Amino acid sequence: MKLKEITLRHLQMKMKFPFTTSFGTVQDKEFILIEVKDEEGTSGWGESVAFVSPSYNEETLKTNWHMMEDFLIPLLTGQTISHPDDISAIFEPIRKNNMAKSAIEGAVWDLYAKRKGMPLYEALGGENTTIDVGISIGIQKTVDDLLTIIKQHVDEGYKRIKVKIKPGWDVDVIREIRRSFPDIQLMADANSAYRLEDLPQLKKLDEFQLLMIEQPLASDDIVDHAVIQKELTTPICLDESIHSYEDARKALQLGSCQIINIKIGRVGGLTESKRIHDLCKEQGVPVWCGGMLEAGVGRAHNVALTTLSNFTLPGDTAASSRYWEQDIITPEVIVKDGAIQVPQKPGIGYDIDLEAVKKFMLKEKTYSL
Ligand code: OSB
Ligand code: MG
Repeated sequence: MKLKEITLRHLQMKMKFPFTTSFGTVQDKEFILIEVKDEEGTSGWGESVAFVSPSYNEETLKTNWHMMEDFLIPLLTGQTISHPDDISAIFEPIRKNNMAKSAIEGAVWDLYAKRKGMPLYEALGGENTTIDVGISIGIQKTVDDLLTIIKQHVDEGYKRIKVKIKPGWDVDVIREIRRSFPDIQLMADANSAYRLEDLPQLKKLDEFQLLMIEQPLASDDIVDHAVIQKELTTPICLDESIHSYEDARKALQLGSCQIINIKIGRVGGLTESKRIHDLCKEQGVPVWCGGMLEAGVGRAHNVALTTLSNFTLPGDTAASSRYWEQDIITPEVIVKDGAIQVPQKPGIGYDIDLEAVKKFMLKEKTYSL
């Protein structure tokens, strides 16, 4: 494939509700949509998952735009791509900035699959055509509000409920949830809100049969996590700390976690996601697909990745309608009885709604290669 041009679009979409984690609240989701065109005029689509502020990780919408415009897109000039795996090799001289790299790589994967006439999930080597999903619920004003929201999503059929915790919103909240829902698959995500000395508080969570505790300690730590994993009976799942195959390998060697949340953007793309998936599969470590409040394009990539065989735990890929009044893909991602039917059309398998893209667009720029 000869890449001909790349268009970056800055979109802003209002979420149906504010989403609050231990690090802050998102209500107006802003992100960059990437369209890569080849010489035949076929388009591939990617979505950057970097937020406006560097609170989940160090990347932002603006640093992603800068990296793409000034470094990544120039590296693609004049390149012939035989497989999307080539992209990570081409981007190798640029350190980190994984979300920026991943957004372009995802668009190339979509383009590649479309050119081959196959669904993206098949191009990735995915096997499952139905995927089970859970839902991630932000911190609420009151425990009663949280219980009401959980009930609604349990009734909708979501296969696993994840709630956000932080110091002051943890053990008592989980106890209340367990009292009302003794049998649901439940987990807690701390988004790095605790420190080693909080171990006694974290240990109290062991009595609630949580599926896992996600990223309790610092966002760059794998050493202290290994220390507390030895003391906890609840499995630790790492999210923020895993940026690459190498991070995953080291975390597993140290015993820092028993489960890994794979986010395509955080690890720099689908090729790296697959490598981490394969490593975990070899070692008997389950993985699941995390979310970054994606619009349709990013959500479609998550659906495709989740079809790989070692995604044995329900991920955070909830229905489009859970976040958006109107998504930018047709059809939107639909969840029925806690499952998504994987689309069988070439590429990401959903069409881009260009009218919707225009409606939400703040800025657009095209670069020829
Ligand atoms: O840690 O998984 C996380 C949302 C924003 C930032 C980080 C996280 C999350 C979620 C929501 O948990 C996942 C989603 O619904 O897309
Ligand atoms: Mg998380």
